[in-house]
Amino acid sequence: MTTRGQTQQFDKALFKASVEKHLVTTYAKTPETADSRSWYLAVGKALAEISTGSLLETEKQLAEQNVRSVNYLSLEFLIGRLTGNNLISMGLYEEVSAAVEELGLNLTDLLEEERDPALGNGGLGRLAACFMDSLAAQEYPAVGYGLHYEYGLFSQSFEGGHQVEAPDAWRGIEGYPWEVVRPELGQTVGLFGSVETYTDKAGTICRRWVPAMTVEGVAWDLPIVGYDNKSVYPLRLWECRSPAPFNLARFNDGDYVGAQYGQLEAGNVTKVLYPNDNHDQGKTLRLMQQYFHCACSIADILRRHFAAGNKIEDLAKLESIQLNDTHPTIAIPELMRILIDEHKLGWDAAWAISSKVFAYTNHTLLPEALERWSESLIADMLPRHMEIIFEINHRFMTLVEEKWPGNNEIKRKLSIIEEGQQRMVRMANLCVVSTYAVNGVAALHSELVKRDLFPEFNELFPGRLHNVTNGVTPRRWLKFCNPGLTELVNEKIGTEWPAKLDQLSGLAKFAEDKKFQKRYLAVKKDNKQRFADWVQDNMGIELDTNAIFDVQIKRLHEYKRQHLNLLHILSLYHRLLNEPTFDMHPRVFIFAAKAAPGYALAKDIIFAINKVADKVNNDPRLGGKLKVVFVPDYRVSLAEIIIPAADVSEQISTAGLEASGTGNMKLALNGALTIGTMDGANVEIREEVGDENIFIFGLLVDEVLKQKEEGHDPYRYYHADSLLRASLDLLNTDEFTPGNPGQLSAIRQNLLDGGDPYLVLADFADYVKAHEKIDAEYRDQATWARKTILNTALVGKFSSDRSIRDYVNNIWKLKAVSVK
Ligand code: 73E
Repeated sequence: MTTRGQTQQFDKALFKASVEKHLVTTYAKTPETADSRSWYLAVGKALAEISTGSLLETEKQLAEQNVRSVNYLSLEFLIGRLTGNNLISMGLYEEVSAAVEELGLNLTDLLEEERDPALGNGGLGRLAACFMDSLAAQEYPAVGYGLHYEYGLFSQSFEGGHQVEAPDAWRGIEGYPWEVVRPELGQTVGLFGSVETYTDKAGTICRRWVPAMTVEGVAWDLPIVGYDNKSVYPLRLWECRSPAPFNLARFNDGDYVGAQYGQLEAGNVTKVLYPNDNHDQGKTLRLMQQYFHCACSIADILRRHFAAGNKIEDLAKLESIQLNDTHPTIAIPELMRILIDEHKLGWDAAWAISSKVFAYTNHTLLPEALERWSESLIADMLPRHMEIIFEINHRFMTLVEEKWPGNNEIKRKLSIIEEGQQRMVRMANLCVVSTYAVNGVAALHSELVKRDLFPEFNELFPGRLHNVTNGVTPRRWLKFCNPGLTELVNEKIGTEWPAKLDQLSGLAKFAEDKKFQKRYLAVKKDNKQRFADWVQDNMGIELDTNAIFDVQIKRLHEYKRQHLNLLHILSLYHRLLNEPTFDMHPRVFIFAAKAAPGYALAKDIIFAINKVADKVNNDPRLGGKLKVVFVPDYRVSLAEIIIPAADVSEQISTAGLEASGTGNMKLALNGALTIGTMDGANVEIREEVGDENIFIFGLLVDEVLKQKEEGHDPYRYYHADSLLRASLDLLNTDEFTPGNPGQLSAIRQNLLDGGDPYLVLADFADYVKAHEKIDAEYRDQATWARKTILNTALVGKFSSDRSIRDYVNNIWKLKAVSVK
């Protein structure tokens, strides 16, 4: 393979020497004493040596050219393992494979030694990782800013079917080979304290923050290697350390810091990732994480700006700062504070800069996920920032008064400050008011943002609200994870598609080609076998690869409706045992999902699926037609083996609630047919692949809203539909929990007496029908082959390269810079 990248410089002998050197000097092992993990670490370090060199070179060239760049601020980057992916981007996969073979090693085995850096919860964090990959691949200058959590997302195991969480020390004892510490980039961050007024030399009365304490930010860089080019961008992760010596006396001083903070140590700030997806817990330490992240990142952006010889007035010309949801919103008052208090700009001059620097992405409409912080908490931890937020709101309210004179209801609705028992700061409102662009993450979601979430803002700020449909990187999510399909695609349309995913449409003309269909299905079968082997080895469950592999992998949340999937499984169980004429093609239902540790019903659903799995997998009456597998510890590296093996992709959220979804894109790209509601990016997937190649069911957004308005009555469905009734009632028996009836009734209870908040019962019948259609169509293998090929061929739109180009053209206005 020819590449413009690092390939030309690769010297096998030198590389082997470097690996052996790291084995000895970095990891204190000899080739005789080294185990597989030490070898992986040494290989990782030898590769990181190459990429760190390129990172510094990229940094230098971009600074010299003083080009506009984007700063992607996110509390989460769910990057997954880096070694295999970076090898592909560097164009060194085959070369390194051969080199390690000469050392008596197998590259595939070594790659399995890497623990996933799980610095994110789910879609939002994984999107940030795909975006960094696409920025580097297309050489749009960028820095990713995140947190260096000591513990990533908890690892999950099952005990008696229940989820058990364990801490995830992702770096291991030896440290992560790809990261490099940058001591010269350290920052000091203030917290708590007070604001004082003083008169400066020019006689102007000024305000300034006097923090009660400070903590230190240490920068760790992970290399984001550009695919097939020489650019390497930093993913800069901040670690919080207490300054030495830690000023405990002052810290404990009740005058400065309330007693509730007495137990806090600065080292705690980046200790652990909050394990909530689409849910805001409002914890003090979380706000501290957010501010620490923003303070370090803003300071670093300004450092780069000045180091390149620029003036503060040119900040908006050279830097854009993208806020990944509201989690980094406090960056806005932080920049305003620095511009006003430190650079002595007036409010209008500061606002003119700040409001042209920031842009904000909204990822969710779920009310429980929209961040609100109590005014008193912010005022306590960040008193100057609270003053600035009040001033932003005051000026904004003047604007609202001009537009809607005397309309206090609109004012109450739009205000950044929510009045009530305790005043709250609405972070999304702060974002919309203070940024130059706001975007949703799929066409439907962006419409709902305009129509339902921010209609008045849309009137006040015409043109500010955008759509950028999400995407996924085809490097990791096809080329790396599915080598079999990659080879087949290469043979048909050449090797440029990983950088130009639209080219996949060239496969469409083979959709009817019998020989191609056979080969495509053979690749799928091999991938199913690879996954079946994994399940056999790790879970002791035997799977038949002739069965339909039906996959739902995503965080566990009621709105994602894993319990709808469960009810369908129960209905099949019921029919197989009670309807003599019922027949179905063998099906394996595959789940993987973590539940937030405090989310009781989500954990009940995991327990129920595990219990049903125990029973159906061992029930001879079912004749092997029904299997259920709940794969523990869902993570990026597991997705990489499940996705290529999937026949059916479950995207069954209540319409209007899944902003986009990105697993839906990965699964379709790898040839799974979607069964889904008209929600999020499903709508656009349908548009691309055509209605015949997707299984759509369920209520539409406006039907959902109408039904909720009119009062959804779950019992109406229960009484009218005997299959639904039988399925639900199974949850009240001891069929799956012998001797313990009632262990699964919480789910039934929630659906029937809890009002069924996500309209599971309303969509059940249509869902069952869609599954019957899948069953029939799978049996006709030629038909199925055509549909699955067309899915791969027609989803080129969902490359994150396209998403990034949308951001670049409509929001960031960057120019690509080719590093020499
Ligand atoms: O639909 C997904 C979307 O594909 C959405 O639920 C998810 O973001 C993905 C990427 O755009 C998301 N995660 C969060 N909000 N939306 C979230 C909220 C709070 C904490 C952590 C994550």
